[in-house]
Amino acid sequence: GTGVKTDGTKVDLNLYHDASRKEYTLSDYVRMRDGSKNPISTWDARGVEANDAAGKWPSGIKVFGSPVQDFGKEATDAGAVDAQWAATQVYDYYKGKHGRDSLDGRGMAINSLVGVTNGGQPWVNAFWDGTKMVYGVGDDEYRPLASDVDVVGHEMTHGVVENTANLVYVGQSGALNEGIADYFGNAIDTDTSGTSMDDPDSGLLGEDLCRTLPKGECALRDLNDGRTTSKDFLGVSYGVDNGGVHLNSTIFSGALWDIRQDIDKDLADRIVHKALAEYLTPLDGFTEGRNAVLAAAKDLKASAKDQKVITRSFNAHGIVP
Ligand code: ASN
Ligand code: ZN
Repeated sequence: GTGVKTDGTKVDLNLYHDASRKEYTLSDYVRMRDGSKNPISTWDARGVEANDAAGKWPSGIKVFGSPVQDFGKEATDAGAVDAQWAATQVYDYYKGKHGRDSLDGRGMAINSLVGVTNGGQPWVNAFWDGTKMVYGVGDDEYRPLASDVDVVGHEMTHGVVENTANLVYVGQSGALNEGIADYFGNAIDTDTSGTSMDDPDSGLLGEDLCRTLPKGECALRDLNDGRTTSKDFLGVSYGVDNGGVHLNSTIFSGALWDIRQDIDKDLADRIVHKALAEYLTPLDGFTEGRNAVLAAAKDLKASAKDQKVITRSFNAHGIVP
């Protein structure tokens, strides 16, 4: 079947024919090795509130459906087409580039909930709750949160992190977790949209969510935000942003993004994925992050020149041995 994303582009979707509902549903049963059991699906949360979706399965919700194979405006406006399409792109990226079958590497089902609110009010956020992705409806300025591949890639990467290094979501290890989620979110968005790494938009997270503002003005983060060094680290209390997991993430993601701009981007991605899957451990901070990336680079036989780029990038962000 097909659907239309919030930006107006038409995309192909693998659908499931649910005979009992007499509908086609947003479930892709063909992508995964064991897709007969574990599909990629998008659920209609119908305004359920974020707290009721976190860590539980709200009662009465359904996989998004349509009586015809071409999904219409309702699915577009809810962000359902974007969530489903982007989830398949993220799945394909991890499978194709890293040989990783789904978020856990073992073909786990991928579930996205769209249409989530803040007590019935507009909600501009999204999260990974340990088993699924939860996306807000947006508001007057922000499109539904799944409408940008980098946001979807970010949330799904939290699932990859949880199943690999399992970086604790507090302080520096939390900032690493956030930085790696932003790195892969933007990497996947840049690759699927064909944006050049030289385009400053490539480093923005959520730039395509803007309804009226110019691209970038409503972006949630910028990996080139100039908070360049660890001297900028904000030592906030745990009650504030879990000790600054988002506030400090660009110190690390900024270094990773410099690397992706300055060496072959596919090699950069393989290095960061290997560092995450094989070297990083739950309580690591920025320095351990640097060491993990350098160790992975050596394993992957990065040239001496590329290794120099990596050390230079971390040094420039104040991340030193
Ligand atoms: N959008 C945020 C994130 O995924 C939600 C949160 O603070 N956990 O990082
Ligand atoms: Zn996050």
